[in-house]
Amino acid sequence: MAFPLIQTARTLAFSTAIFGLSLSLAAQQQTDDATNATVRIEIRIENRKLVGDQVIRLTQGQRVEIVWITDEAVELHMHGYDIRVEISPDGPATMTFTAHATGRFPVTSHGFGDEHGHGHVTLAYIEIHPIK
Ligand SMILES: [Cu+2]
Repeated sequence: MAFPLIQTARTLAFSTAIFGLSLSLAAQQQTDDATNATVRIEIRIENRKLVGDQVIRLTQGQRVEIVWITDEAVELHMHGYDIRVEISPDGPATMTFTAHATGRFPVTSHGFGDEHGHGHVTLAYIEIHPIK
């Protein structure tokens, strides 16, 4: 599926140029408005592993939609932001958040299939980088 990544990159470069020197809360709010684009990422899990790069890199202030698709039922947990979603082959689930906090946040499984609550395994890292 094609996402407007080029558009997002342009918008980000623009907001970085304007707000690069200020990380105050007010500036952050303005940046949210200025970026004005939701970054939508689709991630697929197959055989209990991520397909593709395990590290997802984002920039502070972005509005983010991560769509998870899986070949086996599992609960996912994004640590730090503390977002949980349950996904199954019948339906993807979306994590939606604004990337206020910077850092490296693991997304772990909380049990595949019938192992509900067990098998706490890191599937991905979401890195949220400060605006330079
Ligand atoms: Cu967890």
